[in-house]
Amino acid sequence: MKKVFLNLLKQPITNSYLINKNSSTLKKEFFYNLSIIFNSKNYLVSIKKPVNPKSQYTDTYAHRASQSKTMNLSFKKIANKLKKSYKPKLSMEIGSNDGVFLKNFSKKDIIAVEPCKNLAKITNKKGYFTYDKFWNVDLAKKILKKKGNVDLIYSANTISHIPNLKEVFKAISICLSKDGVFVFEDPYIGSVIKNNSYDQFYDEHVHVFSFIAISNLLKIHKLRVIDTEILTTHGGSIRFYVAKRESKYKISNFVKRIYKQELKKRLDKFSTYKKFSYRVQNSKRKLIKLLKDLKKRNKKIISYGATYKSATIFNYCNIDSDLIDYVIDTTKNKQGKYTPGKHLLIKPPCDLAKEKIDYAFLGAWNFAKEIMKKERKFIRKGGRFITHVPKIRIIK
Ligand code: DWN
Repeated sequence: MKKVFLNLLKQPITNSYLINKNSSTLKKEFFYNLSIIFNSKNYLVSIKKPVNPKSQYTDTYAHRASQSKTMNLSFKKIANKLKKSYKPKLSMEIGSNDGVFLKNFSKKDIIAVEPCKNLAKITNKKGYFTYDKFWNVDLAKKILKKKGNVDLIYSANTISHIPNLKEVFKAISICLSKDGVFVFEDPYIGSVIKNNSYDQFYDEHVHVFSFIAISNLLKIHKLRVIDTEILTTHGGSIRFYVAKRESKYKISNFVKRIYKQELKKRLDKFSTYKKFSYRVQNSKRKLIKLLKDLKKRNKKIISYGATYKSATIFNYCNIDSDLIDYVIDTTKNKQGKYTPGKHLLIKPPCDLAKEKIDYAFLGAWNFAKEIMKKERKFIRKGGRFITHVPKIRIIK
């Protein structure tokens, strides 16, 4: 049975950064109701009514995975680990974005799948063969016919974006070699609950995974989790190592441990998610109060990072330019545009102290360490960051 536990109200498509605020542009903006459900049969947490992927993964897709040092390092580390452990002849990445993972492989050893044509163009130009298609059974059959079995399939922050997981895993089992490994990582529901990071829910995050949900879903495709890791990336992610049931791999001890841990944390119970939803409502109240209090004292507040995550917060908490002056972001194709729904101007990064900014809300809280290191001067001069994870606070 599927039951709603959280209603994040009317939300826009997070990738739809507006090029202007003309009434004709605003009229065309698409909104949908973002409510989150728990499936008590397989324990999967998902968006109740996902939006059509064709309107999300367009040829103007904005996010560039290579924009943070942290992620560059993380992709390098996992690429080297996978090459060393599995020695794949042919590898593939699903959702290759601007090639930040691919670049750790030689061009002849890896193929890529990326439905956003503007992104696929970037990696094709760099010489990495990229299918500008959605991952599905037809594409898996095509790849099998043209290239043969794939030994290593990697995917970061993509599988959770695909509504039809049955199709995803069926397609994987078609082209994965007998002892091949499918490694994927996405935000972890255990971390979302712990950090109260409800902004991990937005149109693209159709599902937020737990170990128990994924192992249930894999069963029907004769696939199983052979290892799992809990990661700090993106504020708490889970990495699954999946292989065919008849493969040579043994199941790691950590798999047994995480299964027990998740049951102990009651990730299989609706009541856990319902309690989380009360904490989310409380977080909303506190954030609005804090920003309003600071504004009353004439403080200048900006948001740091025009993230997809912060679109959820701004739209759910009704935060507009009365509370946040503007947003800064290093991604060139977001700059000069407006955030979806609340229409805050996105500017290139600036000298925060020189601009007399008092507070910066951490839209990219998942890169807090990297950002604080970069913004030492702002902090030294009295500037402060605001975050909502794990609770609303000014970081001292
Ligand atoms: O899954 C997804 C994740 C991985 O990326 C996608 N569906 C879309 C996107 O979501 P997001 O926008 O919430 O992701 P990030 O990676 O938290 O975005 C960080 C943003 O902050 C980027 O636009 C770059 C920017 N940034 C910045 O301006 N200065 C980042 C850092 C570290 C900085 O110093």
